[in-house]
Amino acid sequence: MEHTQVQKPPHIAIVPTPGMGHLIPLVELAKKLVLHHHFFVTFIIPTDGSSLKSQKAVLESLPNAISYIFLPPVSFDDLPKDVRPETLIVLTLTRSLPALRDSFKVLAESTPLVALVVDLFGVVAFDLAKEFGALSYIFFPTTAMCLSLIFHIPEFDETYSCEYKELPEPVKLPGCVPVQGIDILDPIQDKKNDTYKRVLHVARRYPFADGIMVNSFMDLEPSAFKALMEGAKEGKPPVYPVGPLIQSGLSRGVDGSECLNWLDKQPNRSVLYVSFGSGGTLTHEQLNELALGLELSGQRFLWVVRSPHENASANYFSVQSFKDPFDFLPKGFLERTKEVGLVVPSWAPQAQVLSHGSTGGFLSHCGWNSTLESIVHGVPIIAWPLYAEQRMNAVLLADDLKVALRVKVNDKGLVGHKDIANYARGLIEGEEGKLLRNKMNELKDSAAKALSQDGSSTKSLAEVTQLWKSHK
Ligand code: UPG
Repeated sequence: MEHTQVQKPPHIAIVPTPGMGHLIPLVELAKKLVLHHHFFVTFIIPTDGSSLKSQKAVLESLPNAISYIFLPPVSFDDLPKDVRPETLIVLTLTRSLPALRDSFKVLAESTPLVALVVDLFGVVAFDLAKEFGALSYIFFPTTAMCLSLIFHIPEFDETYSCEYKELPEPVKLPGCVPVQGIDILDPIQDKKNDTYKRVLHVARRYPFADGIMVNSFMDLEPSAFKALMEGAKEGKPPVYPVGPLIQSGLSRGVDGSECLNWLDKQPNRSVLYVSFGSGGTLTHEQLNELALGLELSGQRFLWVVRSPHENASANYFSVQSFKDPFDFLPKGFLERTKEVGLVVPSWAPQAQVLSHGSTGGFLSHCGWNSTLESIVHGVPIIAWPLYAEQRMNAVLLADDLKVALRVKVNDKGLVGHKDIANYARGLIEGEEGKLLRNKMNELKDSAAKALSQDGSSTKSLAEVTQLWKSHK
């Protein structure tokens, strides 16, 4: 009897580094890979054990062709308490490499492993991919502008001896709006810190990628992408704009009904949604100013509040608040604002909130996923960056794309409550808000176009998958 061998679809391994902002768009990429391009995808997840629950909620109910495994948790017991999150992110993967090799072995036994996809910090796994004959791709979960910076970090390291915040002139990256030194990527702002060396090391590995997919789109950053693509002619990896890939469907693991029922009762475009992403936190003093500002504005608001912390990225690894955040709000605030405001602790169904017709503005930390979600749903932004590359994103949104108002920090290092009230009124009711909304709606249309059947991002992703399919 003759056996016809059924050819198994090629297999892609995705290795996300910690952070919901990395996992969420990678899941969206995986869905496209299996549904439109017929790959098998396995997520292999390095972890320190801290945010398993929220990660599992995102990974639930995926199509059958996507599976996931968590590697054994690594320990950070030997590290000082004040280590920056970026160092922990890189170490989570570095310390998981032996376990990752074991997983690759098991995978490669059943189906050929065609490509490894990592996010912006995952380049330390490239050697493993090579060992198994797989291609190494980066899925860069933020802007072309930030990718351009990463390529320039090694050169800047040799050129500038001062800290970036001391640079007298703004930095001009090819095809990008000028960025003041103080707004450059946060983890490289202190050259003496261990994190600086780690990011520099990561940046030096970028040229070894076989390709880089970027979660942005051509019409959003045309000249930055053109400059990056020119780089490919000089031997840098090819760059593929494949976004916006944003959280779709329901936010699993959260009961969003309270937020959505409340939004249903509010007038069209009247609500300011306030959230600092999956890990952002404010100091107690700043939390107070924000509460008073929202109250003074008289605007409707939906605020995802976290308990305060001195460190702006304090919740990066945990998502949930450390203490009951309501205990830190000004006395009587909830009672006084109950007719116009809804305050929810730690987490909201953001994708649905931003797509809801009652939402008229977003006060955001400018994490790139939040930004893309805002663009896709045409919601203008009050840009309040906190850490990571968020200040660069705020520059892009406010100075280049003109879809955001950027908050000003006063001489006490705070955004004052009167200013907050003005921003909120300006965005929801003011003339400036109208202009920003119109501009945002134009971006919304070009985002939809990029993802349409013949759109630029659809074609870029098809180009990548074609290369994967022809890889032997
Ligand atoms: N989210 C919710 N509910 C919440 C808060 C967040 O669903 O209450 C979702 C949100 O919709 C988004 C994601 O969580 O999909 C948050 O992602 P993002 O806005 O990018 O913020 P971070 O989690 O802070 O993302 C990290 C970095 C950020 C960077 C991003 C991608 O902090 O600066 O742009 O990763 O690299």
